[in-house]
Amino acid sequence: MLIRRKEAKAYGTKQLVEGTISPGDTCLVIEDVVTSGSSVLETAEILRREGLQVTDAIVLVDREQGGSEKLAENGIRLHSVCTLTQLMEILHTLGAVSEGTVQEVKEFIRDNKVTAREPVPTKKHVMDLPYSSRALLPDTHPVASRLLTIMEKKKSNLCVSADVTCSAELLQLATELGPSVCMLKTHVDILNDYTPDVSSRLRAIADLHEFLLFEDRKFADIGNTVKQQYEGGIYRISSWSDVVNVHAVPGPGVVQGLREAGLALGRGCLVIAEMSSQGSLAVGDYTKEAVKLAENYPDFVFGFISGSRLSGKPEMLHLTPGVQLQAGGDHLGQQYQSPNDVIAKKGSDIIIVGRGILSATNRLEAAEVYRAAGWEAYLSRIKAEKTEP
Ligand code: S5P
Repeated sequence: MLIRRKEAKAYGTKQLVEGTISPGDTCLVIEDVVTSGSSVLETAEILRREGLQVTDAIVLVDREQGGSEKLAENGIRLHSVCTLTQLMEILHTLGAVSEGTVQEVKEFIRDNKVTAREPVPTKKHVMDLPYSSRALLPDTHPVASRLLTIMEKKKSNLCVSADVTCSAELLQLATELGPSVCMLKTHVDILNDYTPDVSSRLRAIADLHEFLLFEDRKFADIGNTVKQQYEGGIYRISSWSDVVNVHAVPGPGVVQGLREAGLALGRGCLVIAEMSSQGSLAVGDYTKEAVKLAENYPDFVFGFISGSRLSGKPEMLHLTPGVQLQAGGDHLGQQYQSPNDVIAKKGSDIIIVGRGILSATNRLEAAEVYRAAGWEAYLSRIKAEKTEP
């Protein structure tokens, strides 16, 4: 146990930190309240100078004024017993404060995301935190957190869409492109020789090369049916795929059904809020409702299939299909955008590339070209945000 003093005492050890320090140890920071995160950060800096690792901090109340984001940016995950909003709601339930006071505090939180010492990130800047910082935010879904960590480690925001019809080719593709991708997207129902062995081998390759599996099943039925489609049949998708996706058209039941099966397995889900195909009906109010649906299930849904950034929440990931370096589309309505358009201009997080890579003579070389293009676009976005006034 160490105690940090605000100022060194004039007598005794004259140390800012009292207690026995063993360099290399991990130290948990405990504070009563966090506002901008500056105080926890100062403590962490003192401890780090002493050779200690600081990765987590616990506070009683998070006043929701940018502290958790600022700490995440500095590699510290914040755990709070409750937020100021929750505290106000508890006090209101107990009859200690009026509804008007609760609303006033909520407005104050919303309007005062700036501390006396320095400005904290606005929504736009919060969203443009590096992938590694978003991985550490307290509300980031564990699957998203793993994905973001892999992305940073492999310098890859590339998801390859492995749309092949032969199992041996799928496994070969996963092995060959594994080191270049953060995620591999499958359509197992187009394989003409699927056996359960294929998904277990795919799982082993994904674990070996550290990428996630995303079965692009696009569930779109009532909850009871999608739950069975997810768990059962010959594909038993929930047993091997980290991620699946849903259409929003059936309403919340589709997410609830999958969630019942996926939650205990630690799986994650994406909501299709926009589509890349010409004449898509997933626009306007439909897209807005899809975003709301996703944000209502943060313990299962961690992002979207979309053409651009739709949510201001830095915990939510945006994955964009319809990506090629060559402009254009296909004769069945597919429309392509470039990696730079998608990541740097539209603020998405992950490019999904199929035929841009699959139809190349050298698929590995093509995957590397897309990986580098996606990563460059991400770096330019982060840099542009840092240098903005
Ligand atoms: O809107 C969408 C959503 C998806 S998941 N548009 C898409 O193209 N997709 C999928 O992305 C599609 O099913 C296919 O597997 C992949 C795009 O493949 P490509 O060959 O056109 O890059």
